[in-house]
Amino acid sequence: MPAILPEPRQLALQEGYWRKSHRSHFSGSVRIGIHSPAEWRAPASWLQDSLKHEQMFRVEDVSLEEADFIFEKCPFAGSQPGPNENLRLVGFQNESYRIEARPEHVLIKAASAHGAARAVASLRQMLSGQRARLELPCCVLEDGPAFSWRGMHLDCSRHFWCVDDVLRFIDLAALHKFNVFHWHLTDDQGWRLPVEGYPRLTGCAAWRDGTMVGHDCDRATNPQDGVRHGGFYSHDEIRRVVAHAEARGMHVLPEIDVPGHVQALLTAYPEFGNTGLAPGVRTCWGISPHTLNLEPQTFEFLERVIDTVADLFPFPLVHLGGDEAQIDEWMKSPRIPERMAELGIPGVSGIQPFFTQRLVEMLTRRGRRMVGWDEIFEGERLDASAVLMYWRDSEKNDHALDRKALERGNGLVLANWSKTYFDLYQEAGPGRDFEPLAICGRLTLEDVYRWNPLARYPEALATGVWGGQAQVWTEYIPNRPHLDYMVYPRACALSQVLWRGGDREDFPHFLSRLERHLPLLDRLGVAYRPSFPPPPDNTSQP
Ligand code: TNX
Repeated sequence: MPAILPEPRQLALQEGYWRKSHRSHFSGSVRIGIHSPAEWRAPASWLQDSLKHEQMFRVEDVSLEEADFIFEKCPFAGSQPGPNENLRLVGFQNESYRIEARPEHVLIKAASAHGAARAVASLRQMLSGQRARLELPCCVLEDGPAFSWRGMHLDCSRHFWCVDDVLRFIDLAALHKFNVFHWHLTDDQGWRLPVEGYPRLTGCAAWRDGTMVGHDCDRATNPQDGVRHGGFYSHDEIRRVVAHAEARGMHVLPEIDVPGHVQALLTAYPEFGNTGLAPGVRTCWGISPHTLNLEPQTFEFLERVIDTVADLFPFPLVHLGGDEAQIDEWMKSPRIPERMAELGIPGVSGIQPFFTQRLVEMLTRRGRRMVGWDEIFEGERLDASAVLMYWRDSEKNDHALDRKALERGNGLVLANWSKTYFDLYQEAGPGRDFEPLAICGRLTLEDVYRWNPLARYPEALATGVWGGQAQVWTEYIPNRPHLDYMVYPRACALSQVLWRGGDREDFPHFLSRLERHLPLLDRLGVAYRPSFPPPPDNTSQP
């Protein structure tokens, strides 16, 4: 049997096998019975898809007595207690599950539809590679996650990913039991969300005239490829992505990044900016100086954006960015002091907290809550409903806003730069010359695996951590094989960290599990980074 990744908590093998074979090619069928609520259709059909397309079986819905796979709701399935009250309030379900493979059938017991989806992820891995004959050793598998929030983020602005790429990204994440897809939809280099009444978002803000080549961010000296790049997702496509994720037990967290990271938006609508000029959709990386202004039409626009997001995305949380908003334009603009006086904002440092508070209110009116990067907690107050994504953990840049969030009882998701940024190199030193271009730094598979997300917190605070996620910023990731290379197998390691928490096997064990898991990624066509790249010649010093 292939290794299951992340590793399940308990797997007791028993004697005998459950087997199912085709009498002749394509003639057999697998029967599925669902003894559970309607929403379980989704995970069951995910299993059906795999049986049809990977295992090439016909699939039938049948009564429970005749079924090969039986889905059953069971409140005490699996071994974990399930999400705490705060997480339940935003839609997280008890993901514990239990699989009982017996000679006559395979029983899938779970406390919720999302728990059933985790069971299907395990089954898909267990059955992977099998074709005309299906076989599972008789066993009882009991499992459940350590952390409720296990996310994968994808930056679709710096490079645009078509819907098929996005669906595949979700499939691979779901196979590793991730349960949040964080969809970064807007940034300086491209705006990907159509909003009614603002046609230039898709006509102009979604496209840039070229992309910088190489590393140097200095526009004057850096070569550009001159290739027009961009795209956007229609509302139908977005609904398709959300439904696809839901069928795999994943929440979709949309991100609209404001009040910084808005250069693409301001190119289409300069009236929301501070200079009145269209800066051009950004063609290089790095932090843009442009920010939103405080004029009424800007807030009116944000209301329409949030209407759109609330209409398309059922998840009660919406990410509204908040990172790296530069204050220079606010310092220089003659209109800013006037608007600050009208709005009662005491100083320029109060502008971002003002935005955050207004956005929280807009979301609250639509039954949603705000998620933001840790900068939204730099001011004194932050609404109790807001959830913080902590990313700035580097030694010289650590504002300890994660601890502040825990102390004040705000939700906290760990997105630590030094452990979860999959845009970092996977090698340092001379070995880096053999790596494709990446942003900077070094984050190896082992670094990811050895991360202890709770190490920074005293026990009393640690219980407030919601979980963690990988960040896949795509400045230097232009295509699918490159994406695979950056994400896998580091995501396999992260899945184990988040699923098992502190209770996980050591790194050499993980590597042997991974080795047995890689054939599955091969079959799925994942261009992952090989674990043991050939050593570069110049490292063997005399
Ligand atoms: C910082 S992380 C950013 C992104 C970049 C990333 C590159 C964060 C909230 N902002 O805009 O893509 O670094 O690693």
